[in-house]
Formats: sequence, structure tokens, C-alpha cells
Amino acid sequence: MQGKRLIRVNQLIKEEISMVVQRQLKDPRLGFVTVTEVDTTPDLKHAKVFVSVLGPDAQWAASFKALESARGFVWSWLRRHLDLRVTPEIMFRPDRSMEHAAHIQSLLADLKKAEGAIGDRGMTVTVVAPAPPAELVDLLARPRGSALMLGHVHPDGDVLGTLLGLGLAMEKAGWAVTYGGPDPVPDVLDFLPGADRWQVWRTAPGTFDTIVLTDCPNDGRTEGLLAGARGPSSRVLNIDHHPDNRRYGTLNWIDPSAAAVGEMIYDLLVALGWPVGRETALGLYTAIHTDTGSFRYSNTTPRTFRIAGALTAAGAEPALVTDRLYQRRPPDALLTLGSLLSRVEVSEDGRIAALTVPEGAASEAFMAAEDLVTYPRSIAGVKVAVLLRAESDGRVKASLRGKGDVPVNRIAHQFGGGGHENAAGCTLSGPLASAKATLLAAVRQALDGQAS
Ligand SMILES: [Mn+2]
Repeated sequence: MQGKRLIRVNQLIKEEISMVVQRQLKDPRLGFVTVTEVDTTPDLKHAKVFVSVLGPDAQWAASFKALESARGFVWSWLRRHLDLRVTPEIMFRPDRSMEHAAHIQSLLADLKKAEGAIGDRGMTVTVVAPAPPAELVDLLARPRGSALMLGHVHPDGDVLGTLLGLGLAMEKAGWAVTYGGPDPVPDVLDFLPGADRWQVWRTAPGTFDTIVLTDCPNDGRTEGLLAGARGPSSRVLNIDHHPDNRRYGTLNWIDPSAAAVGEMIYDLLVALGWPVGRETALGLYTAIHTDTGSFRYSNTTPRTFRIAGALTAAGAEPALVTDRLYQRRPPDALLTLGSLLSRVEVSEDGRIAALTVPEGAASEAFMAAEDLVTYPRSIAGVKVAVLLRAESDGRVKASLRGKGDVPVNRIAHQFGGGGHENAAGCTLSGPLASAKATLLAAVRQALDGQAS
């Protein structure tokens, strides 16, 4: 690995270790430590991590002892949180170029000045934690300029519920908000308040001062709209719960412990002290409802119910959401469903179930309304369920669902996709039969690796 990719790896490791040092390590010997640079070898085997410590030599020595003893923890943290082929061995090295106190003071002063002005000075902030970052709260509390709530391809309940829900709350606080993305709101979600404001673009209509993306792990999924809407001083707020989020924002807030981005946005509104209106509550509730499979999946936690309870108290109606999502099938939908379900195949050993949908077998609206992969997933003994759908451009879209036996996002990564441990997706080249063979071989290999 070299060039731009290696620079990116160094940046990722630097951000992750900075975060671990600031938030995870509780060693009292640790002083005010700054990670200044990471230098990884092209084979990814070793990484020199240069750090600077504020204070006298004794402070340096104590901090280095603390870092040395945390090396194993930091390594396993990187292994779990960064999707790298090899996790490099970490070596902490002092960065003496920064030890001059005046230099550090001026850096600190710069940091202070940049607070609340993310994007203006090319500064980026990445926070991986459940609590909303103070920088994000400060930024949203001060409306200025134009704001865009930007969706990605095939927006689902979590994307639209949070973009519309947060956008409407921002408008009440004085923001001028535009909503849009490369794809329209699917019919099944047209009940979401603000859905009528959603615009569909091939190219961005202009640049925006603040751009908010939710539930979007990969900026490539905006079909170029983010690049078009992003000016040199735009603030790009990337709010997501996918562990493999690519951190393309000027501010990245990632909480992989959240069942849905809907939970994160609720906590953000509370941190802002903004009232949660009925329209916003309905959007956030729908986001959580859809991402948890109606509160049935393993991502459902006490926090999920606490927030869903608060949203219900704020005016979200669970029965209305269920009715709009699941009780509005067109009359012929059951016929389509019946013919597709007859295509479910289970592997000989019973561990894998697959459903293939040939091109033209189901409408776009049908696919957006039906969570088809839940049917193969529902079979007893099945550990991984796969839905493969042939697209009109010849490619094959795959959805993977697991039950905790193997992280299916690892399988999706092999094909350039991603997602969560138990729910992921990727795109393969067609035709359908060969895409299926390729993907099922990878699933089998993952399951066998798990067993040994
Ligand atoms: Mn989501």
C-alpha cells in the first residue's frame, strides 16, 4: 500500500488513537498528550506514532510509560475499529519538534479559535461516542448561512426520518434548510412530515454553507451531489452509526452503539435544548422503528425504548407508523410476494438462505416497501440470509443479514460494500447466477472460518 491510500491510513490511525488517548485511557500517569503524526510502513506491519506531551520532562516520561502499557489495548482497539487488512504494531515516539512551549501554546490558541468554526479553517473533528460532540451542538445552536440535508441513493427510513426530523427542528431554530438527494422519497415513506419538500437532483443546484448527511457511511453514495454542494468553506456534518464510516465530513460523529441514527439525533436535540415537535418525533420514531425491524433486532437496547418512549410522548404515533409502513400494500403485492418467496433457497447444511430477484420481477416501490431479506432470515437454523437483486444496469445488489454468528459487514467489505455486523450490503457485477455463486462462496468461507 502506498501513496494516497497510505496517507489515508495514517490519518485514520491518527484520529482513532487521538480519540482513544483522550477518551478511553484512564491512566493517571497520562499528561496532556497530542498525537502529531503517524508513519505506517507500506506493508502495514508497523506504525510509528509520534506524540507530544505538554509540560516538563517528568511529564513526558510518565506519559510514555502510560502509553507503553496501553499499547496492547490500543492495538486491539484499532483492530476492532479500523477495517484494515493488517493491524500495524504500534510504536510510540516522542515528537520533539513540538516541545517548544510557545509553539504548543499557539497551536492551542488556534484550536480555541477554530471552535465553532469547523470547516472555515480546514479543521476536522471526529468523535466516536454516544454523546453528541460539543462542536456539533455549538455549531447547530448558531444558525447561519444555507443548510442542506443531503440523502444518498435509495434513502430508507433512518436516512429520511433523521434528515427531515432534524431539518424541521433546525428550521424552527432559525436555519434556512433545503432537502434533497439523488433518489426520491419512496412511496412507503411519503407520510413523513417534510417529505413534500424533498428534491431530487442529478447535479447539485449550488453550494451550501452547512451540509448534513445522516446514515451515510460512504460519500460516494451521494452520486457526486456532496462534491457538487460542497464549497471550500462548507461545513460537512457526517452523523452516522455505521462502524465503517469513511469520515469524509469536517465533523464526523459516529456512534456504532446506536440502533439507528434516529437515536443519535434525539440525543442531539436534547443536548441543544430544542423542543422535539410532533413532526420531528414522527420522523425519528420511524427511523428507529425501521432500523430495528420494529424493535425486534439485536441492536434494540434499553436506550432504544427510552428514546422511542420519549418520542411517543412528543407526538409520534406507533400505530400510525405501523399502518403507513405495513398496511398500505397495493392489491397485487401479495401475488408478487408469493412468487418471490417460492424462489427462496436453503443450502444443504441449512446455514445459508438466499433469495434472488431477477430484473423486472418486482417494482422499485415494492422493493422499497418490503424488507424481503427477512423471509430467508426467518428460517430456523439459518445463520446468514442473502437477498440478491438484479439491477437494470447489469449489476447485482446484495443485502446480507446475520444472526450474530459471523459479522456480515466483513463479507460485504470483500466486495466494496459495508454496514453493520448483522446487516450489510454490497454491489456485485452480474449476471445474477454468478453474483450469487460468488457471494455464497464468501459467506460459506466466513462461516467455516468461524467454526474452526
Ligand atoms: Mn441506519
